[in-house]
Amino acid sequence: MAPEFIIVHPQVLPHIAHIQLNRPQELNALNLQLMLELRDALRALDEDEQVRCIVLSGNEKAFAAGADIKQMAGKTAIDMYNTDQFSTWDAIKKIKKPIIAAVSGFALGGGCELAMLCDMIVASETAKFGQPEIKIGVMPGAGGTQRLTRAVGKALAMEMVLTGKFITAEEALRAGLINRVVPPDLFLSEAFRLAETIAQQSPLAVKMAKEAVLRAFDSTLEEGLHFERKNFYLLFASDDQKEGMQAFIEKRTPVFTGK
Ligand code: CO8
Repeated sequence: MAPEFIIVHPQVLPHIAHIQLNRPQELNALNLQLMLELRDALRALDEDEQVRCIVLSGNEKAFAAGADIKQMAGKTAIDMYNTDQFSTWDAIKKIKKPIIAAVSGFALGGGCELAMLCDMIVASETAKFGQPEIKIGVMPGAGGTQRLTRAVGKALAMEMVLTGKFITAEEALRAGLINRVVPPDLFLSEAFRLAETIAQQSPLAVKMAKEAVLRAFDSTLEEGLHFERKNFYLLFASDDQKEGMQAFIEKRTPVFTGK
């Protein structure tokens, strides 16, 4: 069945897929169905050999304004526990291919957390990032207190989480939350440009490198270095390693196959 709240373009450009969050009337508020559709689409693209990099966007006004408050408002703690909505987030965390968030307008609450769950963030000058859950009597629940703090440090994360204040794209860039800021009409094309550069690399090396960088957040330095070394050795079992190094020696552009 076609998804209702997202639009999927498996080949928007060669080797690049695009998923657009599509609940414009609700500023792309992340209801349960949207998150399930997003999980399923990402899993399918992760399996698709033609796809090497995925761009996730909203529209110009909003990447996503958070979890769907109307859907959550009447829930009890036990409802929330039984719904187990974070299993979709855990599944998205396991996607092996790189995901670039292309953010314009609001990236708030779960929307900011979803952008941070991606591997890189390209933002429009209009982007606003925030964790305003405190203003509705709760707190971030999908990684905001952890990923934001790791990205921008304690001082700014604490201020954003405790006051709900938004930061601009420029502030987010200076704080290390995002990769680049571009004029509003370029946020998507710039994300595609970044995706194209990644798609030119060996897909295997890209996946293993992503996995190793993410380990930096979940392990000690010693464990992380061990993991990195294992992936580095493993890549010497690939055709792409032979091709990449031979192409360098022959002064030509490598042709990577993901084998
Ligand atoms: N949930 C549900 N509906 C929303 C949401 C939301 N998060 N955000 C906006 N909408 C709806 C509005 O209710 C409105 O609907 P309607 O037209 O039917 O009244 C429509 O979208 C347009 O919104 P506004 O009229 O408010 O637009 P403005 O431009 O005036 O304001 C704002 C834009 C500032 C973004 C404002 O809408 C706002 O403050 N939104 C809520 C932001 C927020 O608090 N986000 C955090 C939510 S809690 C959360 O994310 C917890 C995350 C942890 C779990 C993650 C699991 C997915």
